[in-house]
Amino acid sequence: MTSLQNQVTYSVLIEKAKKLRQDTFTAFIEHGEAHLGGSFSIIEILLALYEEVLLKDDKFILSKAHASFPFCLLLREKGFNPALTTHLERDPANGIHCTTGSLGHGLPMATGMALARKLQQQPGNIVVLMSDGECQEGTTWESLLIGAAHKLDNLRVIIDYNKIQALAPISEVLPLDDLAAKFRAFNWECVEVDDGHSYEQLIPALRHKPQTGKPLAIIAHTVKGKGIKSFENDPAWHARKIKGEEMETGKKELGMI
Ligand SMILES: Cc1ncc(C[n+]2csc(CCOP(=O)(O)OP(=O)(O)O)c2C)c(N)n1
Ligand SMILES: [Mg+2]
Repeated sequence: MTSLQNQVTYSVLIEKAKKLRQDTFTAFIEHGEAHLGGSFSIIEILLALYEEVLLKDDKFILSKAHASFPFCLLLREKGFNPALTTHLERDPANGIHCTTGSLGHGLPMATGMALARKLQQQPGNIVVLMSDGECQEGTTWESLLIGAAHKLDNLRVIIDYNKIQALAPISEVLPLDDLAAKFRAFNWECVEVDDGHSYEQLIPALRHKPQTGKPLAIIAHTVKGKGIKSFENDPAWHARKIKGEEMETGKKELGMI
């Protein structure tokens, strides 16, 4: 694509992100749902995947399923009809390939799927989006060993590195330090996206083809609560329900009023 075509694509995606944040905010209020922070940190990643990156044979798994709302709303835009629930229940006809919500399970399931495809010589990548909090779990590191040992170059993991877990910053609870070095030490290829809300940076990284035989990790540095300045980077917005004046603040910042 020419750079002009790229610029047009990016501006369309920026508008879609604005709308998806607005729709998610409205749905949160209607359903009394929490998890705004981790939902808003993945909006651009979801759109980049579903609008530009995923191909016909690829399968996507949202491991951090507490951020299910924007994902399900996007699937609805794409013609599927998944249930709008806090976590995800397997519903392949509607684009939900795994039951997730108990953290630390998306990558192990994705690893099994990628291995099955390799053994059966089936095409397509398995792409899983997980949180930085999930990088504190043992199942993640077991899966990384298995992915490298079986040379699963059809496996991609995206880390939503928003630096905050449920109640506090990752650095205070259980630091991940140099996460890219850890992936590389586990024999994975790793690319980092400095701004996980920039399509210019995200799309090439998500399209990156790893060396033959290596699974790929994409670390996207994001902002928890991105889009509503006064909610950004505040651990409270991990699981806070929107109430009172916050409704107006949010709507104003999202360009809804
Ligand atoms: C196994 C497991 N333990 C605890 C929880 C409760 N829980 C929901 S989200 C969350 C952590 C949120 O932080 P992070 O994983 O970094 O998600 P994000 O910042 O992307 O929202 C926790 C502990 C869970 N869903 N599953
Ligand atoms: Mg986090």
